[in-house]
Amino acid sequence: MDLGPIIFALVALGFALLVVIAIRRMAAKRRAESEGDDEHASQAREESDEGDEEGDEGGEDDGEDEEEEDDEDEARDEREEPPLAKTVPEIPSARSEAKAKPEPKSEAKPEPKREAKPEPKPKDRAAEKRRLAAGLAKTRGGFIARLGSLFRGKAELDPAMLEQVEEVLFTADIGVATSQELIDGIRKQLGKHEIKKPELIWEHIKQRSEEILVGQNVRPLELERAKPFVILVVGVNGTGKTTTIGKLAARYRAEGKNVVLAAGDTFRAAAVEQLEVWGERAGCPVVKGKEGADPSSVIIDALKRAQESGADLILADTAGRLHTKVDLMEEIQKVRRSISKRIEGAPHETFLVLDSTMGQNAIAQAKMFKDAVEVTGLILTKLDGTAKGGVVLGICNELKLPVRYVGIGESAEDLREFDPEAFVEALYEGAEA
Ligand SMILES: Nc1nc2c(ncn2[C@@H]2O[C@H](COP(=O)(O)OP(=O)(O)O)[C@@H](O)[C@H]2O)c(=O)[nH]1
Ligand SMILES: [Mg+2]
Repeated sequence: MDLGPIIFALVALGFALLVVIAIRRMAAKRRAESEGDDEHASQAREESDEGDEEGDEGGEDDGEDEEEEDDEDEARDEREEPPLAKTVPEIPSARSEAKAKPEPKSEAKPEPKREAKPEPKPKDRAAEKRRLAAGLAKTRGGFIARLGSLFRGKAELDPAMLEQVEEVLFTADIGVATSQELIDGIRKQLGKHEIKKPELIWEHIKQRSEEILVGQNVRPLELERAKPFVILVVGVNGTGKTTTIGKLAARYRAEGKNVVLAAGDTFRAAAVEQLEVWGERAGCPVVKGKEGADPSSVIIDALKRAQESGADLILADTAGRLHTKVDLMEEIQKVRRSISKRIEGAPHETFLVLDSTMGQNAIAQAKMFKDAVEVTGLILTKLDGTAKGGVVLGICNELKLPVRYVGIGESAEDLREFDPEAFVEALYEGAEA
């Protein structure tokens, strides 16, 4: 009997069985994997539901006792302090932060959205440069002049001179961290021969300075993104808050905006009078309260006035507060909360005014303010009267906040929009070896 066909049939049958088994195994494996995914997905869903619950709480405030609301807000502030606060901040209010929840809980935090920087107007650039160069003359006479005299007439630097360069940078008012960064950069990025060339060291310092300043100024101000747009101005006594508000009022009025000023410094009658003088000059109404009145209520009155009259902008002054006084910092936090309760998303900007004549103390001050309130931008005043203008670099580098304006004199036009490139150019002008 011919067994050939039978053997062939048996082999074919065995092979078919093997194929069926393999297919079933693969199917079972896929099912197991997809069940695992479902588990993750449902875990994520649960997490996001928790977030929703937190977010819903935010909406239930209305109608509750003011005091309780404040406590709740504070608790929420603590819970929801965004880990991205150290990067360029987006200035959400406590309420909008609560609503924005839940955020997907992923390891890699998305980069904050950075908008394209508008091109500087070429017409203004030359004039800006001249004004800045004059305003920064004293700063150029400080550490920059010292570096210049170290390098002058030398084709090559020896290692001992490089140590002198370090010394000058450390005693400049740019702060220890930034000085160290500049020095490390010179040592690491310049080659053995390059490091001997004064012009290359200059180039490195200049380029790094520009990077520091440009890096923090990527988000345009966009005063039109809300109406009324609310700017809260904070800072230590005497730094130039009221003067700066006056200058800003004049600037924004000249741009055709309707501006309301809020005399939130209720500590001294003189402060209100000072603001009134500026308001009159610029043609802006000034909303004020009685001496010693609650600053929040004065500012809220100004918000109401602005809303009723359809104003474009509110500039709110506050009392100069010592950053070391906790209760005063709490007061300013309360002002912020009151503003955001009245207008969601406001204050749209919180400007910290720093006196550049304070040098490195201004860096320490800025850090404490930033920790206590959500500062969104810096204004450096009195650059005209100091050799410590290098502090701008230190503040930008350590605080990671944009400088919006610089004060280079006492009159209205002496508040300049901060242009990092023009600033660096003016700072190092004529200083090359
Ligand atoms: N030289 C100069 N003086 C300024 C500048 N900004 C403000 N000041 C002066 O600093 C002093 C204190 O200003 P003020 O606005 O009252 O400070 P505030 O206490 O923070 O409100 C005033 O004499 C201002 O004229 C500036 O950019 N340059
Ligand atoms: Mg003042």
